[in-house]
Amino acid sequence: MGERMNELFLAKAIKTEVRCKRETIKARGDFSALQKGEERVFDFGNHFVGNIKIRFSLGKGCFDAPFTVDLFFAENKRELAAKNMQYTGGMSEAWIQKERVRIHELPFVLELPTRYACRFVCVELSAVSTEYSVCVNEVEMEERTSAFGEVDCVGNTPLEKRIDEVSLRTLRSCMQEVFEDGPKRDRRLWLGDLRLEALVNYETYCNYELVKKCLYLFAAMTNERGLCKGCIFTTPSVYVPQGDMFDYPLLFISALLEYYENAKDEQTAKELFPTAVKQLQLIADFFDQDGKLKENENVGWVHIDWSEEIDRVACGQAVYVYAAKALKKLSVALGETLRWIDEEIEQKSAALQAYYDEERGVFVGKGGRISYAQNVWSVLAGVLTVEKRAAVLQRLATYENAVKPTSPYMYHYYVQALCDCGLFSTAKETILWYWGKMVEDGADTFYEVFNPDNLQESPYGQGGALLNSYCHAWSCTPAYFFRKYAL
Ligand code: RAM
Repeated sequence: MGERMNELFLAKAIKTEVRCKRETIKARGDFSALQKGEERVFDFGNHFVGNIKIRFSLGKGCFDAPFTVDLFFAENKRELAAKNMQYTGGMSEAWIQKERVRIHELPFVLELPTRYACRFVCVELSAVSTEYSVCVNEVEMEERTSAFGEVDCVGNTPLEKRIDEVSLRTLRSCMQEVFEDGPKRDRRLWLGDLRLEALVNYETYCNYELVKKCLYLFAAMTNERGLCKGCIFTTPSVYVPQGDMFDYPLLFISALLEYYENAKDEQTAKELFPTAVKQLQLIADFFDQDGKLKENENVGWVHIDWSEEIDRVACGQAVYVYAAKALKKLSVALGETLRWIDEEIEQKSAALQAYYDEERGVFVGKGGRISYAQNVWSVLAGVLTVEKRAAVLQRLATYENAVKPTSPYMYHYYVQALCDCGLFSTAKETILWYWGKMVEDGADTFYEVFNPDNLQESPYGQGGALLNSYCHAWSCTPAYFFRKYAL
């Protein structure tokens, strides 16, 4: 499938200026001399993103040969502890933040060209002559973020405050020239992540320009039919990957609606409205005459969550209805007319409701499978009465074998569904339990993947815990829930 570029939108995205503040911070640690094979861990005291400089000097002896240092940059203690693990999965190992550098003179200032996301820097003297020792005198970072200003933490207990603080830190580190999914990996703009980051941003840092830039980028870089891409690369220039997604393009509609509601920028909303309409229309092609999404490999990647076990067709049906309702809301807000939208919502909602099993009190997928993903999205789509929706979520919790969420992304939507149904105390309990467990694990920023029962879990194969991102945009939403719903 080819790509299409809208030059006007791309120009607008590029023109939308996003500044990054740059500040120098220094790490603490043991600066005494190192011998061969010794290592030191330096600590910035919190998670930061930026460029690193390390100053070396001669300890004792005569500098008679070059030496090498092995550097490892870790987002948190869990990653640091995994440093020597072997990765044999299919992703590029180069995501692991490690370097080997050869140094030919002392004193020497090592300025690393790439950007890192870390709290800890481990420096190991890997090869050196026996004639001398080496000192690390200073480890500093020029940190970068487009989150300006300090945001006061909210919360009634130390745990709530800490969850809020860690959420804010996560967002702050992900706010760069675009909203990145994770500043260690993928360092890229993903639509699903953007939507959640923007929600937190509206309650906290309020960088509207950054959201605007990202929306224009998605509207500018579509496939040849006009469908938004799941993600966009922005350096050294803007380009997109092959392959399409199903759920992320639909979320463009919600992202635009929420941008309009918060930034009150009618001009941008109106200009991008046709792109929003297009997303729904293009995805509509995959439904049959009765309004049911068909099994069809051309629908693209229905992400929803990492679990393999969920019924993605049933989830896709629900996301579509959810997006159609968002489009209706947007059209009304902008005074645009979409004559077909009510009928569209009605037909697709009826097909969605057919998944509801009256006897079991929940939505049921292929082969009788019950999952949080399907039920959460069906509840969010707003079919059934609100009382029945609340009952679905309560009932769901009684099915021990129901497929549970596997990522903070899916947990976000679960908490959102609970809030939509007025189940605020369960929403709060879920946040305190799930995100609280990450805090217990020592998180300074929240993770991409987190399974409290298996801390090594990763969707990236053997040793994937090393590739997991420990500062991941889609997990920063407790800060949104705390403020939006005064939880
Ligand atoms: C991964 C990233 C990103 C997510 C996509 C679907 O590569 O973790 O955050 O949006 O997958």
